[in-house]
Amino acid sequence: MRTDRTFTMLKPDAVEKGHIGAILEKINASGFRIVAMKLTQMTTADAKEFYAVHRERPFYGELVEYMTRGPIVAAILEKENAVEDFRTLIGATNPADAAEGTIRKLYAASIGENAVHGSDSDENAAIESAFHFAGREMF
Ligand code: IDP
Ligand code: MG
Repeated sequence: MRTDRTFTMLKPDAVEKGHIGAILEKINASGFRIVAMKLTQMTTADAKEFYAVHRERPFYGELVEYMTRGPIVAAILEKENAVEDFRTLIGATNPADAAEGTIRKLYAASIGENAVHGSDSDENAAIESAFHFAGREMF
């Protein structure tokens, strides 16, 4: 299993607010190489499946609404220790708890609308990448 790739989404709130460029700049400056990237919009069925692990949580419905309300930027990123380093770069789920300088501290509004997704394991990075991209879209 590869340990050098992670999957990210710049979520609808980040796209709506015009933060795509600033967030990608930070990702590049932090040493990640873009392996795959596209502007896309998840259907309700897509979001339900992507976040199926949270289906029993009280915020599941709200999360699916949020993630489907507009386009996202989906991307696969490569760097040594990608999963862990990207989680460090984005910061805590709740921006109120996120470290200074992290993407969520800079661009997220709330624990629900938190600007960016980052895979939590190598296994999920592979699953999430395959959910959004065909092999021929990865470079
Ligand atoms: P993560 O994105 O930092 O891995 P998870 O716990 O996996 O956080 O939750 C997935 C997403 O669900 C979060 O990024 C956020 O958008 C949303 N979420 C998590 N906890 C809450 C909550 O308490 N209220 C509303 N939305 C939440
Ligand atoms: Mg998570």
